[in-house]
Amino acid sequence: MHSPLPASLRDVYERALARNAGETEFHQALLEVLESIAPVVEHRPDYIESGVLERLVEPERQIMFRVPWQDDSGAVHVNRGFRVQYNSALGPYKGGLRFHPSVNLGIVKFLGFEQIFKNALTGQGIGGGKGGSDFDPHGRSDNEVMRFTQSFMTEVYRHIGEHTDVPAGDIGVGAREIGYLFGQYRRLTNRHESGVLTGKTVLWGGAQVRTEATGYGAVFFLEEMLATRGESVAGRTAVVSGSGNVAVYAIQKLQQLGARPITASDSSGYVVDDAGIDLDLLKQVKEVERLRVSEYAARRPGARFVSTGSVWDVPGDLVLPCATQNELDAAHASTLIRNGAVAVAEGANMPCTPTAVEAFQDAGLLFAPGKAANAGGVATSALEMSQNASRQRWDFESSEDRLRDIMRDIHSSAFEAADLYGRPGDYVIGANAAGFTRVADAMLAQGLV
Ligand code: NDP
Ligand code: 2IT
Repeated sequence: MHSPLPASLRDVYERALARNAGETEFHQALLEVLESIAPVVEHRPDYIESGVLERLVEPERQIMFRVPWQDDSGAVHVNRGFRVQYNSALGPYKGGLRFHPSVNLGIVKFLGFEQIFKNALTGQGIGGGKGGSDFDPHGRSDNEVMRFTQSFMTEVYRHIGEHTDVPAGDIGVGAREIGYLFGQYRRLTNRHESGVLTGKTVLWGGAQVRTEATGYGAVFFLEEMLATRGESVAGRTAVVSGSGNVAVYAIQKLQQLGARPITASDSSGYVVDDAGIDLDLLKQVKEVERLRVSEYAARRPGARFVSTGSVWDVPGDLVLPCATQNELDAAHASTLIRNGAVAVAEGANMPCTPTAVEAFQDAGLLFAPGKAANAGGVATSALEMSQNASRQRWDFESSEDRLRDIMRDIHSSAFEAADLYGRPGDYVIGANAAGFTRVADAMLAQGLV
């Protein structure tokens, strides 16, 4: 159970609510962080006196712009573009771009705010930011996606740079979109500035393992949590949502470590494959042909597609929500608990509602919040920036070793901070407290800016 916010934090929260009316996802992310850091500020009144919190909740810069583009029939469309440059105390703004019809300022701010603490946890010297657009790539041709993406970059290029702000992918933005974005940046600036974007193709400056990093990292984190109880993922059944970048590579690493992931989903429904997901087929359907997940079931004997209910109705030991925010609520959590789940790792950003998180923790499950469990993606982006800056290329094995070490470090930071603040095993408090203190100390040292 959460205790009420102390007065100093409640003031910060209420002022932020009034100032950012209607931005419900941002309010949710903010409350979780403020609740988690209550025990920290109790020992550090200077964080309040110096206005660190007031400053942290207000983005350093918010950019909103028009993105006009033409579809294949010549019709004109106007989307809205965003880049929220949240906090650069620890390094250049860093965070993905999301192309999805649900994107609005509140969503970008929730993601950017989370990103500050996640990036701090990686220990890699990256600040926090996020961006995107309400553009819907579903059903659009490659040429339409290219024209939209070029129009998006035509505004955003003046705000980014390897020492300023380094975007990457997120929902709806993968290798194809990063390629078009980079091409347009290069054309506009006449600079092959590799470090301006991450998630690039390996051929022209991308890092090995970046594609796999978020999903792999989430499973590494899960292994670390289970190890604290003398357990592992091997031999366990896993329920995974999503079928995009994070889900696919979480499934791959689960399989490599001897677990049996049996589900995948998208916004049309989910598939259950009791024999274990056929990863080659899933990649063919989702990555190559860009079809709905139902096509997987159509091509795979023994698998079934379900368009009603929820993927969380499927029993499993390990739970990996890898699709989107608030996709797993308290009712789903109680079903999963009743069905014997032992551990949850958030591959997506804020996929579990606050009451779902509370239910998992109260029932004694291991619970890894996204800002710790999915930090492997952005951490590997920071490795890509290092390689770009030094013109080096690391091989796959050593890159994966680095990722595994980083996830171990993040796990121990969160685990130790939870102990320090009197909540052993609470990775939500641990991750927020550990991330927050790093950012707050950097802000204090750099004066009132
Ligand atoms: P992708 O676009 O590759 O895949 C997203 C998946 O989630 C798709 O299967 C999509 O289905 C599903 N999905 C998206 N929105 C919804 C929705 N509203 N309802 C139901 N299903 C939905 O994105 P990623 O895999 O990159 O991102 C997944 C999550 O992981 C996001 O929360 C993202 O912020 C987070 N994340 C991503 C990182 C990365 O490196 N890519 C790093 C850290 C976190 P459909 O196609 O039908 O929309
Ligand atoms: O939410 C995230 O951490 C990402 N989408 C990845 C960000 C990045 O800069 O690699």
